[in-house]
Amino acid sequence: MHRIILSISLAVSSSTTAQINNCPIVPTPIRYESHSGTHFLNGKILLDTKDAPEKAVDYLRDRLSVLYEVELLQDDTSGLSISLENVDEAAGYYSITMLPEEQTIRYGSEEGLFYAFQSLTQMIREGNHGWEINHCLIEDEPKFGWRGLHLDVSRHFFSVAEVKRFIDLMAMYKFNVFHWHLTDDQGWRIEIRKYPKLTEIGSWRDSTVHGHYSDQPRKYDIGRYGGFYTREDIREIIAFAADRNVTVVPEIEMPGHSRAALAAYPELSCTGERQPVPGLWGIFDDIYCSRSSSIEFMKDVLSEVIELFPSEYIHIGGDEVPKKRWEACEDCKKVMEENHLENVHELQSYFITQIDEFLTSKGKKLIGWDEILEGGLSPNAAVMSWRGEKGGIAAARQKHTVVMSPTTYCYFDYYQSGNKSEPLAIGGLLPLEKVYQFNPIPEALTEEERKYILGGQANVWTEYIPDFEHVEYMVYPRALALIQSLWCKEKPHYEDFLSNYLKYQEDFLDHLNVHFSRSIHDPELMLERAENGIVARLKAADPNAHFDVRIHVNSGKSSYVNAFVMGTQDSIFLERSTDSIDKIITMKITSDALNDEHVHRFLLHSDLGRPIELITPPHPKYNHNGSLTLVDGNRGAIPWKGDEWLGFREQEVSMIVDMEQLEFVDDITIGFLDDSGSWIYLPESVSVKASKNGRCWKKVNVKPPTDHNHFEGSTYRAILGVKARYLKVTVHPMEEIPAGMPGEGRIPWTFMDEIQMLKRSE
Ligand code: TNX
Repeated sequence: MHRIILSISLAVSSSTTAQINNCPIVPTPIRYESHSGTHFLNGKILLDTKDAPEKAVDYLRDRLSVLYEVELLQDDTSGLSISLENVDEAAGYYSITMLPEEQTIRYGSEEGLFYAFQSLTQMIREGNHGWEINHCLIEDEPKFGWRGLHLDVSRHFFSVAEVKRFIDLMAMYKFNVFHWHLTDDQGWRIEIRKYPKLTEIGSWRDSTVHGHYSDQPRKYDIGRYGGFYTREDIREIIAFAADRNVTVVPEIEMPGHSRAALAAYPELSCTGERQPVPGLWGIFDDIYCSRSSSIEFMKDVLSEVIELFPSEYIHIGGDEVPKKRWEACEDCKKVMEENHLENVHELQSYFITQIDEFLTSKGKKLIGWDEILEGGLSPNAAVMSWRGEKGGIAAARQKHTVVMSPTTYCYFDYYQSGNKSEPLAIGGLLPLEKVYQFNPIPEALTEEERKYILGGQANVWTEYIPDFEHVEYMVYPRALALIQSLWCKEKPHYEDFLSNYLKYQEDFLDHLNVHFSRSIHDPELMLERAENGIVARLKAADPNAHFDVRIHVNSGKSSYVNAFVMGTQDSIFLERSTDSIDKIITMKITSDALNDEHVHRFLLHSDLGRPIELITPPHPKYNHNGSLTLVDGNRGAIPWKGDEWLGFREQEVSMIVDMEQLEFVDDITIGFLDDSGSWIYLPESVSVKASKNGRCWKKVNVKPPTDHNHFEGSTYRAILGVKARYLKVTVHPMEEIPAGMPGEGRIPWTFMDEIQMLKRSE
């Protein structure tokens, strides 16, 4: 019988690092000094508004009344009375002096005053005598000028009221750029007078894919879906945002992600083929043709966009552009010839340069996704770096301005926890703590180059976000972790941020009726290697939380249950099997505070916790627990969340498995993920070398278990028949994704999971 040892440690945890002075405000101000004593509001605040900007004061008046039923008055004889003082400081600067002897807000400009009002709003707490403000001193100003949130209104449409709510909430946390993704394949969302069919036809689709893109067979929800914003709607939203110190940057996608426009005007494509607005997500081959009439169309559209949007930047997309149609198009070939362009990448650069010149002539600046670097960056273009930091680094080195938005930290369409109860998402895992680690300044840049980084933003792609409650769920609280990186000159430790968040901000979000995610309260199972197996611990936002755990052990013929209470200081040892009988552990975690039961399954196989040296590092996005992921007894599941798989995007993936003693290895199995929709493919082959000492290696002849195939489903298996202590396993992915498959021409992703060896004693 194999043991599960529950070892309860009695050590009391030492107190964590100091709190940021119990600061209720997010983002954390540069200086927050807490003083004893409190001002009681008694339903009113007196504000000396004589010379104050009216808009900001109106905003505060409305906010205090809606949130706290507190009146903002100009004269009264009693109560908290705040003076305002315009000082000679940077535009975003403010300070708040809230002491018994003095209550003053000082501000650099209207912008700074607006930030002061946001901080003031967050400082109001409910005490025994109603709303109150604690005595304190605050001084503050923002680090970056671009603190953005993006919203995709094409894949799913959100009403004017919902877009305003999105902007309203972001402004409360001092974000200042709303990147409005207005056009994409699945819907055109902005009225353009010159081209009415863009909204008559392009704003509507007849079906929407149901469930995940990768589900097979695919199912569709049939029904007309769509909507668009009129010019009036757009003006209303821009004005609403301006009142909140938020700039609205519109995005009009080109030359790819354009199927909705092509459904309305097929003559803008290379083939002219009439096709509907798609109800499926992904990347489509049909894009705007590069002939001059398509470029003229883009300029017409942009002229109307410029008329509406006062923003300095206009986003022109530029991402994910398959060149298949251009390669086969006579008109495109002619454009290439006439302009001496070597290849289709230069043709893309030519396309973007035309648009860049046009926008520049209108006094606007072009910004595009990092693909606009391919084929040469247009002279005035700014780059939004989403595929990691590389694009941002390259652009800054070319002295172009950059906004950082790497998927690894900034994609709020990814899962925020590994909980089974998370609503369906596109894939990937981006927990709060990971967002908090974001630094918009790439380490690789010099002091001089760093000046080109304007800031950062998170993107909210909505393929899997069908309604606005769900938007709020995906954005909050992650937006609070993000703004710390964009606002704070020196952000506090994550633990301090988290404890303040739990103490103040959850109540505040509740008070704002935000449908935010509470997934950080759920226990996360942390796994570590131990001798002969692994150790599991629970991690939760509240270090004092306790959970009810039931472990069900199923071991061949016998099965039993073990139930106990487990805190975050306790650990469970899971021992690896020493024979070939499969032992399966099912661990169910519950508590009064949790809505869901969390279920984890482990196969205690004979390689559980084995040391593995990863020679090829996994991609940082899909490297949740290093090489332990490959031997943690936890099989990767679908839909994948990124925590159960190791992801690589390399031409070769190598690692050394250490069996800790000489063994006869009969065969090896390796789990892979096959999800072409996400450009994750099974490898072409696997090669193995064996060594007795880790120095001399011998190539092993890997034989398929059946006559022809190593794969059974997506599990690879090879007969080895070798005596060794170390195995060097090298995975060879396809060189590139073949034509006709999603992501064609690119390096495929390789996702790996459990590795197991079948061993035989001599
Ligand atoms: C890539 S990020 C896209 C979008 C998708 C998103 C999903 C970018 C510039 N393009 O079209 O919605 O991934 O995460």
